[in-house]
Amino acid sequence: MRQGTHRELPPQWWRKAVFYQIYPRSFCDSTGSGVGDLRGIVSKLDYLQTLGIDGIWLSPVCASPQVDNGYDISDYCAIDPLFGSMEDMEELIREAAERKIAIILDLVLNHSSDRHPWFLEARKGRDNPYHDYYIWREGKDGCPPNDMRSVFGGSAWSYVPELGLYYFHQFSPAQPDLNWDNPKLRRELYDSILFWVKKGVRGFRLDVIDQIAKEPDSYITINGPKLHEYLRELSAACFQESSIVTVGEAWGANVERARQYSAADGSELSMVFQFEHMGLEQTDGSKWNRKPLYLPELKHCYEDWQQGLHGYGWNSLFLNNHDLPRIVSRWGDDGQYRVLSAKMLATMLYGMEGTPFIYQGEELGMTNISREIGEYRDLETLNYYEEARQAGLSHERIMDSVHSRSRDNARTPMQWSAAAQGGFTKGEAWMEVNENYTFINAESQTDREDSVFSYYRKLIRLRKEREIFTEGSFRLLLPEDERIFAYERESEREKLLVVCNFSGNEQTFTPSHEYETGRCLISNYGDLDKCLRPYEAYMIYVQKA
Ligand code: TEU
Repeated sequence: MRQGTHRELPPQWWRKAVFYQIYPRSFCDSTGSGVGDLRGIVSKLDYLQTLGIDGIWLSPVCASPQVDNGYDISDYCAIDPLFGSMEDMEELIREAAERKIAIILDLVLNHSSDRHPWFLEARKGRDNPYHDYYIWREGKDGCPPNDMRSVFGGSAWSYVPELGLYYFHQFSPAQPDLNWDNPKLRRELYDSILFWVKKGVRGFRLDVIDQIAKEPDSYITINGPKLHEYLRELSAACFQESSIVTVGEAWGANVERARQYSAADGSELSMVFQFEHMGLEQTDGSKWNRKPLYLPELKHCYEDWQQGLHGYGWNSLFLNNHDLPRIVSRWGDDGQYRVLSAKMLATMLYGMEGTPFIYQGEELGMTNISREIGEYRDLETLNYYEEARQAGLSHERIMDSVHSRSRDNARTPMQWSAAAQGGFTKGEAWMEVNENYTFINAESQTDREDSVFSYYRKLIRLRKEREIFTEGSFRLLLPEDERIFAYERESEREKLLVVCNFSGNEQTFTPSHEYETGRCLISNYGDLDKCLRPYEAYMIYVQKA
């Protein structure tokens, strides 16, 4: 029997599961180093069990110089000492399994760290056996081979003078892209994945998986021609055990592609994270340029995905992760209506078909931060600030974007209690805790019935109790209404109505007759009224005759 497992999971168990993403550096520090660690996570497993989740997606904990907080891996089969030891990891897998919680690791297969032994070898010479693990090109007249840009700013090419060659990196220069066209490289990656499967890990989140088949000579980054071929090979080599769940991060996915990724034959992945809904507030092709959310657009987006994958594939459901600003500060109201709007947003999402992913602190209604630029740690944010300054933008304008869009909004330490540093560390936190920890924290919410935490807990339970959540079809109501998001789910025997007021004003909405005898499964005001109150949300359930 594999290590760390105590039960067999049915195939596709993840369709009824709820996952919880942990950003280890910001979750819980057990040593006082100021950085969260694996033992810290173990100490919070009871909290997660109370919440009712079935699995943890752990952001990278492998050995890394931490240029991009672990998304730059220098050894795929070792734990970074910053987070603990291999024994700690084994203990986490074991302790989690005892609570029926699966561990899902984050695989960063598109690139490695520039400190990975492969890259150190690769840059030694053109005939080094590892040279072809990466993507090298000659320059053109003393310049990079082409003008491709990295996601984090600057050229996507960096020069190695000893070799007289440039290497390709879609992210920072410290994250050289791996060359998936090399079968030896692919085999090595598969071996390291199988290493973790053997340890009892039950699944993987695959970082920027739609970028692995890049072809920089043709300016192709996402969805390269060989992408699905590589995915099928990867899946056949590593994910065939029926209980393995896989979630690919795919910024370039549309419904059609997602059907292919998540096809029920399991030839590729279980599901993907797609980001269409997350891009609706951006304009001019940059995440830093914002426009207000137009609710009908969001509703149509969900409609497309819900209907498009129903019966064909599977959706993931999420509103937050470590790269995104906090949802309550984004689509909700993080002031007067913080608690109500956090619950409303969860209601909107948890009525849908798919597998929900909670990002740490979301279940508490944690919010964005607004700080001076010197307080930010994320390399994407810091690079953007420099580039925008050089382009002549004012400090105020840039900071407005940073405050609303920076990835650090999600990365402030978890707020456990009203104690110093929010109970996250006994030392000095690597990034300062959001000052609202005094009133937004886990300790004050776990035992309170009206808390955001208890609301998430209830939603999770509901999804397990009723088939409609996994089986029902989706129908959007009032498609053009700019304030109300309402939809129905329907299966052979059941119907569910989900109603959400996205505004701070009263709205009028009357459920149709068939719901008159229905049962209110959940409501963020605790009761129903004639009108829809600010940020009100509820679900009504009926069993068909
Ligand atoms: O993110 C992919 C990615 O493209 C992001 O950089 C995204 O465009 C950006 O964060 C939006 O602000 C993944 C990881 O989730 C992220 O943390 C890593 O930095 C990145 O890959 C590189 O590994």
